[in-house]
Amino acid sequence: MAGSDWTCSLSAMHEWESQDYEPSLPVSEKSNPLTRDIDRASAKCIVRMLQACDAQMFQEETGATYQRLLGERVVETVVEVAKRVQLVLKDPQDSLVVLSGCGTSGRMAFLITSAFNRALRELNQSSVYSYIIAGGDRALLSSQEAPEDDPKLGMLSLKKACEGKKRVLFIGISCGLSAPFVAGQLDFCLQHPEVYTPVLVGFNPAHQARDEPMPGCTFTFRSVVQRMQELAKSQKAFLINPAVGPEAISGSSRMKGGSATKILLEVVLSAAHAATFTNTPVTHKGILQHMRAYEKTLDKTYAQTDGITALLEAAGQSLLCGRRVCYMGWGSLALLGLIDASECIPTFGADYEDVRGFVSGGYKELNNNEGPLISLGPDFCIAHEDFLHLILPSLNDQDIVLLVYTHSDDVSEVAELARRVREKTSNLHAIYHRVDGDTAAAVQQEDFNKLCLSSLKITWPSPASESLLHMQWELSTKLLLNAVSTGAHVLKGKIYQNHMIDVQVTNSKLYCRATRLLRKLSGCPESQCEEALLKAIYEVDELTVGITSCDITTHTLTARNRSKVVPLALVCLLTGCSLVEAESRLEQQPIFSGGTSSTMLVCVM
Ligand code: S6P
Repeated sequence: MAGSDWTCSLSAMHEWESQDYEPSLPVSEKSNPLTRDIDRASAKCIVRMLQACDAQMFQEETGATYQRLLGERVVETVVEVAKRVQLVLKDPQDSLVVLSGCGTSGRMAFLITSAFNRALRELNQSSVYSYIIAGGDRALLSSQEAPEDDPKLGMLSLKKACEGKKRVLFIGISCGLSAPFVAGQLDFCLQHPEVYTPVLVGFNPAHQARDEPMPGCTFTFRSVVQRMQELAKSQKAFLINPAVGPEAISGSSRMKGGSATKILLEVVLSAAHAATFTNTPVTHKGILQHMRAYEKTLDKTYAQTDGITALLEAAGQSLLCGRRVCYMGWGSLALLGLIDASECIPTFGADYEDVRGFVSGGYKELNNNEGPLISLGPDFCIAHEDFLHLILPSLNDQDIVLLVYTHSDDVSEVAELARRVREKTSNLHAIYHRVDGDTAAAVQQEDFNKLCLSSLKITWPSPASESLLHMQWELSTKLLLNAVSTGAHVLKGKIYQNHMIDVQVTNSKLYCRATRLLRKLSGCPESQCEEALLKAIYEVDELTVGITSCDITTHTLTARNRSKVVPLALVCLLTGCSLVEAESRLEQQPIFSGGTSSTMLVCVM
């Protein structure tokens, strides 16, 4: 595969839809047949694979097993939810639209509510949108996986956010229909229908919603979904849950899950704004048109295969040398950089120094609920000034700096920063969005190009709507940065087939994923795999009753302070050796980093 060209067959594109394909797993956890060999692919093939995976978001529904983004039912529900938002906009007094989720879903909630509140402010209207992210604002910039498991925390944070409100449209986002935090919130809404109308956004069919018991609850995510399905018949609750196909890296819902969330909710809120402020009624056709605009965004972005490949190779090279990738962004595109960087920690077991994002204007630009988070430590220093003081002095040519901006940003400020960076590293690159016909910016850009090793320039047609253009830039940037950070970690050897092996076991979803992965890779029975995992978590060769009688929450809390538990458990399962021996084997031959994982897996065996 390496070096050879990659073309995806039609059957690989649809294989995951077969009833027999990994039947015990929901779509969001299945492994994507398109990326089975991503760990051995060249940079260019990786880009093509990611493109094919993303394209699955827009596959037509005709003949498909699952309902899809562009399908009749999904579009109809989007129309209805947009009308509910419109009601709130018309009569905002004592009303609220709350978007809530965990991890990436919470970050998308933040991004979308920020953009639409800004739009309201520009129209001299009061804000009606609010976001909730499990773990609070620190979770916008760092991995906080444990609060996801707490349904009560979800319920309490919703209650607090809605104090005094008489009417709340609650939009709970859980790509896998799995987060207990969101289930707790939806259950609360169902118990208080006089105030709350619940909407669930996710990317599995309802029958695949998670059915495991949750601590202190009589309901499961699935039972909540079933109650909502019943109420959906009379439009007292709404479910928007098209399938978008398995993620390129199994379970990594930051990718398509995050993108599809952004698409759906922006379509909903834009339609509601247009209906309220420009008298454009919410229609099926209008919704579909907006979604098609995002499909074109995908095509336009991935048309830059060579540019993305170059970025991915450069970033991969930096990570392989143990050096940094820095995203320097302006405006909301910078927030996508912050988000992408923060997700590398839980997704690839990366160090927070490996990939970092910085935003011009720092927390002023972020405008988050809790304000500046600098007191939480250096990893929460996010302004360009922080980069100049804390990071720039130690940079060299092996560190890659990526500027992310658009023609509406202050290009002279971008150029000034570029010059400062060039004094320390020549490994400077740019992602730049511009509008067709903007000749002044084009001339400025020519000079600027000379400073950059590569410049990925996307020219967009003159827009019918500024806000749509902005949303397209954001999605395009999200796809580009996701591709760069995912591809770079694949090239670093962090992925085996299309699985992240060194997964952090910091919540119940990840605990179950880890056990499943061990089973798949070792071929051992599930009980034996769970035992091996627990031994690695508790650092013992024999399990005591004290350990086995603890619940998953205790296991995941303990795992928070451990590293490489899944690789360790795997080595033990494959070789039958003790933990100490497994540790020394991993030290000599770090199977899942710094090379072709598959060959190294064989080495350890
Ligand atoms: C996924 C990301 C996670 C998820 C979070 C919520 O790539 O690392 O943080 O966003 O677990 O998942 P879900 O299915 O409830 O949206």
